[in-house]
Amino acid sequence: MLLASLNPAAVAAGGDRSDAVTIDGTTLSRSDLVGAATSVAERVAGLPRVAVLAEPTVSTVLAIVGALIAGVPVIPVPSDVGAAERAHILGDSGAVAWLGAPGDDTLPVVPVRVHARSWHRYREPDPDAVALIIYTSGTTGAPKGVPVRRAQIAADIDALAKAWAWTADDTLVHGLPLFHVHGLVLGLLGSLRIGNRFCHTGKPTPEAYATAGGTMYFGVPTVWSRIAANPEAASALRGARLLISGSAALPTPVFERLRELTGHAPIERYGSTESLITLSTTVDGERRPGWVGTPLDGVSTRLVGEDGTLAPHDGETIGRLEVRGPMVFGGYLGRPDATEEAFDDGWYRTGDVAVIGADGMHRIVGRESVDLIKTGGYRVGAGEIETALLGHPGVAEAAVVGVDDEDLGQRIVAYVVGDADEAELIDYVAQQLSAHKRPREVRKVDTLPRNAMGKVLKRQLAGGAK
Ligand code: MLC
Ligand code: AMP
Repeated sequence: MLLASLNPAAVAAGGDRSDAVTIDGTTLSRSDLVGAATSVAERVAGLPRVAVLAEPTVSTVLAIVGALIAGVPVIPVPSDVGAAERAHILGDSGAVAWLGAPGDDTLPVVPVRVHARSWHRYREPDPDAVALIIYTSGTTGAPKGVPVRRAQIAADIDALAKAWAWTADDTLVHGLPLFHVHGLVLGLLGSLRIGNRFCHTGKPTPEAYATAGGTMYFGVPTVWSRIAANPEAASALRGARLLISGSAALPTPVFERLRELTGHAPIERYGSTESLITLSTTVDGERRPGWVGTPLDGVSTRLVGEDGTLAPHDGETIGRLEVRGPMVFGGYLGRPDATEEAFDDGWYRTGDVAVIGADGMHRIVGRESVDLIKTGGYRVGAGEIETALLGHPGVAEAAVVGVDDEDLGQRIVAYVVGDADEAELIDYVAQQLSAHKRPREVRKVDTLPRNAMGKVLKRQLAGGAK
């Protein structure tokens, strides 16, 4: 059962807890959650797919859990989504309704009532059934839908529970979005499967983390570097059991500073929307700054060298990282071309470049493509921002790059030829795509640097902009 702790039988057998989920100032007991989510399930059962505007609220939690109970695939739409991206996600996914807060007026709304209760028992859907469709960026084009099957989620959470000794006695805290793997699959669904207390802080500020009283904290590196810069908040985390970082590389100075201030060497783990989490350091293993750990239960990894042959696991040779395991997806929604490109003989091509040590430890060296940007832990394709910018009448040419940034890891910088105002372009992207995809800087240029083939020299732009 995907959400074992929400099994009505488990609750009825005395498995209730008064504080299963705290979010947006409200705390739900496990029986409140089961009753209200099952009432949502009754409203959506039989629908092909539903969308949820995934704001961090009780309504979002009930909508997603209700759809999962009913076996209806749910599309968590970014809470800061813009008009063009929202239209793409709704059209591409085939969602037939908004569940809870409406994201726009194009689809009917199925209300989520926090105080409604139903005790109907649904049969557990097939493990191969799609639980979620999460949209994620590629190097070009609009975001692609990643169908995430129930069995993938269950396998990933169970493997992480083993690596982290995660139990029902834990209190998991984070303030991450509920429309990506990190905050939603690991944070919320992980807690509901394990049966631990889950607390969402709202914005993931150092102050909010300091007062949340967790045993396990999740954060992207931007969150951890802000905590590391706030000694008072950091020292409040001394009583925690595990501080866990993922979604982007945790800089070594942040790792060291956290260890100094909190007494904990952070756990690092690595994954993606397509593969869920595949690598992690462990509770009782080595936590080495700059390294993301060893394969989780059931995961195999390999490195493919420049010449297409397998590269040795010697801690030095760099290769393209490929992974296999029960948590890896089967293919993009309606995109056989992209799916074929994503797999190499059954292995998922992560797009990351890595080294593997003889001891099985992995270090992520970087990404193969300069066109996939990681900013604040969000994955953003340069191509989709360029397309959005070119839709503005004041833009003749555009090239988008990720520039090293102390706070965000990379910040999005757009080079633009044209007469549009810089601030207006930033707002334009925020309104078309989503606020987190907006360039933090627009630089007007007379021409873009190009090679003899006319291709923009992105690495030159990214390096030159430092
Ligand atoms: C400013 N703002 C604008 C704006 N200018 N909004 C619209 N248009 C403009 N022109 C506003 C924002 O809306 C927001 O408002 C405020 O400025 C702050 O901007 P922000 O960009 O939201 O905040 P920032 O501080 O940069 O966010 C840092 C962050 C965030 C770490 C909180 O990047 C974050 O939540 N990252 C998590 C990403 C994540 O979960 N990734 C996991 C992917 S899964 P306001 O009012 O809201 O403050 C994955 C797999 C794995 O990778 O391995 O985990
Ligand atoms: P997403 O699809 O948003 O989940 O992004 C997945 C990508 O995030 C991976 O392919 C990596 O590039 C990056 N990533 C995730 N975790 C880590 C990590 N611990 N260290 C470095 N990069 C990471």
